[in-house]
Amino acid sequence: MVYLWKVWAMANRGVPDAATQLDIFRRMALIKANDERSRKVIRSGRLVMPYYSPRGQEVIPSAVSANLTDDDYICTIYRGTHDMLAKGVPLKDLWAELAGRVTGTCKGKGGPMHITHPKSGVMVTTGIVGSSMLIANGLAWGSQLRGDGRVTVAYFGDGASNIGAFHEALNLASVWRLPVVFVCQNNEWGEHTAYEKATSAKQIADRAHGYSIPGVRVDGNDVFEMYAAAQDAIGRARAGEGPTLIEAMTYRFHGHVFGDADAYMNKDRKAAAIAADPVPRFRSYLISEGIATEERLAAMEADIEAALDEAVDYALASEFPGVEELSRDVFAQEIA
Ligand SMILES: Cc1ncc(C[n+]2csc(CCOP(=O)(O)OP(=O)(O)O)c2C)c(N)n1
Repeated sequence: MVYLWKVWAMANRGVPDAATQLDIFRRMALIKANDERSRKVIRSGRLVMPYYSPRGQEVIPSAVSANLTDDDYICTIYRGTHDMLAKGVPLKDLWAELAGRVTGTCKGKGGPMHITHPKSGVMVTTGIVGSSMLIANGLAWGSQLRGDGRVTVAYFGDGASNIGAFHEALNLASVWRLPVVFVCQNNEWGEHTAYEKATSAKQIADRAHGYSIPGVRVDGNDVFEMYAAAQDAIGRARAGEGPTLIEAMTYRFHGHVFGDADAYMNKDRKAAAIAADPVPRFRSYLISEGIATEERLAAMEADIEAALDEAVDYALASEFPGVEELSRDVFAQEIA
């Protein structure tokens, strides 16, 4: 019996079971709905904030997070609301921080560019391109020294792989065999510059070989490919086998930042990417495979909308931090 189970497990390695597929879809649906709500709220004038849409990139953190525990860490970037939501940052705390309110994840002192929520493992959001990997190394080193079994995931874009910090981070993570996974979300754009105009490597994944670590390029819009790659890399990190670089291919549906007219983006390429939208595609798959009914998914989406209503109202009704908060939480308390 045990033998048969082992054979089954080996054959199905990297394949999420039905409950996990549903869980991945829930995360993707939340990210999509949150993105649509963010743009709607900004357009309405109720909230003014810089907003970098992750629309089109939903699969990547959803499939990665399905392989992480609540205690594992992520480091992300300004475009990373999808990474945070997939990791489990509470909607109300997130929205309050976006709105700069005292009820936010950083008491309103971080704002949209610097969401941090250690309880859900969201350890940093950074606007400095390339810095998420170095911070991830520090967290992973801490885990290694403590032996706490945590894995840290560093998310970043393709443009960041041209920054010196990327190379330094891969090098040291390899030398120290850190429990870290580098997830490059290659959305074909770095601000307004196309990938091939600024990147020498045909594949960013190839850069891993220069640092003697595994590097894989996967279709980041394919739930199954992404899940399997993440499971492998996270498993290696947790087993003490060191870091992996995953280059997840995807596409950014919108301009770099809200308000960007995105005239520089090839219209046909963009239309093709939107036509292959991974969220409705995976939704249809779940129904056609009998994993969920239309009613069940619709109810899930209605719950997400209700939670968003509540989160936005909560955030906008919350107070701004007082002046006395300015110098608080700047330095860590010394431990006696
Ligand atoms: C060190 C640094 N250099 C330049 C910038 C300006 N900048 C902000 S976003 C961005 C593009 C980054 O592209 P990519 O890493 O591919 O991430 P994406 O925005 O596509 O998710 C640049 C150059 C910055 N914030 N930090």
